[in-house]
Order: sequence, then C-alpha cells, then structure tokens
Amino acid sequence: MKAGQPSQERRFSFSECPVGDAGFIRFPWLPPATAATIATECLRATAQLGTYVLPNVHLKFRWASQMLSSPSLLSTLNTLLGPDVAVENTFLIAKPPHSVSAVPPHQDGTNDTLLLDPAKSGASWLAIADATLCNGCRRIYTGSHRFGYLAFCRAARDPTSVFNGTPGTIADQAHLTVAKACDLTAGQALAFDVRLIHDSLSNESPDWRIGLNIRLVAPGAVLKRDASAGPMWAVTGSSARVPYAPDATL
Ligand SMILES: O=C(O)CCC(=O)C(=O)O
Repeated sequence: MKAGQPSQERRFSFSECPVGDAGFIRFPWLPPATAATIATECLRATAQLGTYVLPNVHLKFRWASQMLSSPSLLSTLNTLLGPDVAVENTFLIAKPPHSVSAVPPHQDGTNDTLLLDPAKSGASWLAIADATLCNGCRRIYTGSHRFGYLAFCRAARDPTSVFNGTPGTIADQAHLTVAKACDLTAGQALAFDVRLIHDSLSNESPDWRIGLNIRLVAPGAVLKRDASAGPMWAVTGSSARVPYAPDATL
C-alpha cells in the first residue's frame, strides 16, 4: 500500500464518516460506580494473568462482556452504524502508575491482518478509570481521518516499556497533525472514525490508567481479517448474543 492512498480507500468518500466531520464524539458509556467496580476486576485480571494488555477481554470475562450491553453504548452504536452491530475486537490496556507505557500513533481500521470499511465500522475507547494527559489518556490527531488509511508498520520494541511486543504504527509520521488530549472521567467514552490517528503517552501519575478499546462493525464492514482473530460478538440486531461469555474464566 502507498501511504495515504491504498486502493480500497478510493471507494470511500469522506462524507461517509459515521461519526461526522470531527472524526470523533464523546458519549457516556457506564455509570461511574459501575466503571469503578469494573476497574477492580481489570486490576485483578492483570495481576492474575501477569500482563497489562488483555486482547479480546469480552470473550474471556463475564464482567467484560456485560460492558457491551450498556444501553447508552447500544443506542450510540445504533445511531452511528445502524441496527446490526458486532464487536470485532476488544483490547484492554492497564497502565501502571509511573510507567513507561506509551502507545504509538496508529489507526484502528487497518493493520497487517485487518482492513475495515470506514463507512460501516467505528472504534470506541472507554475510560474505565479517570483518564488525563498526566496518566496517559487517549490523544487524537484532529482531522487525521481525512488522510484515509496510511501505510502500517511495526514500531521497534521499547525495552523500557511495560508492554511487550512491537506495536503497530503509521509508517509516515509526517501525517501527524496536532495531538489533542481527550480527558475523560471513568465511564465516559469516545467513538471515532477507524481512520482517525490516535495514540497515548506514558502514565506519569500515581494512579492506574485503565481503558478499553473496541472495534465495531456493521454488516459488510470487514474487508480483510485474519482467520485466527476470534469470533465476532454481535451486540445489537437479531443475532445479538446475551452478554455472557461461555468460555469466561472468571
Ligand atoms: O489505551 C490506550 O492508551 C491506547 C489503546 C489504543 O489506541 C488501541 O487499542 O487502539
């Protein structure tokens, strides 16, 4: 793919962005008290599993699948994406206090194994604990969804980071515009265009920063997806599952 002009992108006009021109909206997802209870579960899970990054947490934990049935979330999804919406992936990140824990700039709708139609998909980020610039909240690059999908690459591993592995990022950093920090209180969320470039900085505070990222798809949104990516979890529409994971481990 050439930076800025993948062939698939030419099929999408900018006006098809489900969240409107800004590329993102804020909405309330959970009551603060529910978020506080879930934060406790998240920290228990990270301690038990020995990791700060939990992929597809909704397939593993009942408390995580239940978050996906929040009435506020479902009505936001129906407004943005129509009656049939499924979760393609969830990704929970807990940043410990005073940790090197930055996430490099990337777009959620494309990586080396995935391509989502931006007109039929969206991403959301839920603050499970208060998120501030100091503790590593989500930052968005304002208007960057207008670039379309950009070439994807793997960043070098930072040996000082609490995260293992080589995170995905955009190859051409010249596309980075002005980063806007999105402070959220626990229970608040962002819904954003899957092309919107975003990142987060390290946690420099004495508190945990806990957030859940989800990718959401309407019918026909998935243009490429790895066979090993796990089942998609329908949350609204006729095939929606009850919010209980049969393979829950907690
Ligand atoms: O939780 C974060 O700080 C960033 C996570 C993120 O951007 C993602 O999972 O796509």
